[in-house]
Order: sequence, then C-alpha cells, then structure tokens
Amino acid sequence: ITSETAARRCLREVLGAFRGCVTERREVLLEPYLRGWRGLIRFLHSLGAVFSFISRDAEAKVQLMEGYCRGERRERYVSLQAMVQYELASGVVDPHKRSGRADSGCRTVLRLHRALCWLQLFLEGLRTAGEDSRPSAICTDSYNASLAAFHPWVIRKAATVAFCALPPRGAFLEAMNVGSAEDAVAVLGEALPYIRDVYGITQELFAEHRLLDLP
Ligand code: 1Q0
Repeated sequence: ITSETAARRCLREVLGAFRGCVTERREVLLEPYLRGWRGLIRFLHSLGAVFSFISRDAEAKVQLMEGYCRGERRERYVSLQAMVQYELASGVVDPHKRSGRADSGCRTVLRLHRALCWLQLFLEGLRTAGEDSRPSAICTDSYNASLAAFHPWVIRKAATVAFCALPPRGAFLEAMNVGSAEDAVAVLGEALPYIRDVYGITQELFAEHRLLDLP
C-alpha cells in the first residue's frame, strides 16, 4: 500500500481508537489507547528523522504496555482502572516511595498521559489559529505549557530544536492526509472531544490514587 493510504489509515485509527477507549462505565481501555498512540507515532515518523528521538521513546513505552496487555496478567491490563488497582494492590507501584520501578504500567502510562496533554493543546492550537500561524510556534507554546515541566534541560532543548523542523500550516494539515486544510481542521475538531475525555478520566484516576508524581 502507498504511504498516502498508510497515513490516512493511521489518522483514522487515531480517531477511532480514542473514541473507542472509553466504556459506558467510564473506564479507559488500554488496547485502543495504545492503538491510538501507534497511529500518532506513525504520523510522527512521516514528519521526518528529526523526530525519531521522540518517536523512539514513545514507541518503547507503547511496546512495554503492549507486552503487559498480551502477557500472563493481561486481564489486569484491560483498562487503566484495572491496571491501577492491580499495581497498587501488588506493590508494583507505591505512591509514597520516592523511588520506583521504571517499568511499571502506571509510571509508563503517566508519561503518555502527560504527552496527551501536550497533544490536546497542540491540536486545539492548530485548529483555531489563523491561516498564517506556524505549527512550530504552536507546538513550542503547547510544549512549554505542558510537558516541558517534566523534562530536563537537554530534552527541552532538543525538543525545541526539532519543533523548528515542522512544516508550515498548509503542509502540516496536508500531511494529515484527510483532504483539504478545512477537512483536516474538521477532523481535529471531531477528534479533540474524545482525546479530552480520555485525558480527563485518566487525570482523575491518577489524582485519586496519588499517582501523578510517580518517578
Ligand atoms: C508534531 C511534533 C511532535 C512533537 C512531540 C512533542 C513531545 C516532545 C517530547 C520530547 C521528549 C522526547 C524524548 C524522551 C523523553 C523522556 O525522557 C520522557 C520521560 O520518560 P522517562 O521514561 O525518561 O521518564 N518521555 C516522554 O515525556 C514521552 C513523550 C512522548 C511523546 C509522544 C509524541 C507523539 C507525537 C505525535 C504527533 C502527533 C501530531 C498530531 C497529528 C494529528 C493527529 C490527529
């Protein structure tokens, strides 16, 4: 298949996945959550090699979580709620300890969750900013307002440099491959409420269990 259909498919996947994440009981299902991330990572790939230090990290985290979802304890990793309950009860994570396991599901999802906050701000900015706004500037602002607080100086520096390589608005929206710029903006508007919902539920869950600062 051509890279164009692949890009189109992966954005469809992102949309569908985040939409399919939340159950009637307001649980966040891990499998579609990770599928959404896979789609985002694939899109990031299509933007060029400057972003590979970012996609590599995201990829490693998604892979780790996919391992849990397919592993021996897969029924404990069906939803974020089940995962939190299991990892707390079994001592895999402990909110009162200053050190912790680097491979727990909770601390790994927390990293993705924080990145989802950036994504929300970025997509909202992209959607609402004027035609001559620059994605690189929107991305830098969204990053500084969210994820940057959790990153050391070197990473902030590298990220800021990479953002400069983002294409201008028209080309960026075109890279989304969902039609015209207006179509792309419409797609973003459609996707955002679902992403916001997933973010909100996760934030509440992690706050309730004091997991928002897991090392
Ligand atoms: C479009 C431009 C993409 C810009 C991505 C912004 C995020 C920058 C993050 C830079 C971090 C990179 C390297 C590693 C950091 C880790 O130290 C950190 C913490 O983990 P740990 O294990 O050390 O405690 N990791 C993270 O914070 C996770 C970062 C994940 C970033 C995932 C970004 C995925 C981007 C997707 C592009 C979406 C574009 C929108 C398309 C429209 C979709 C409808």
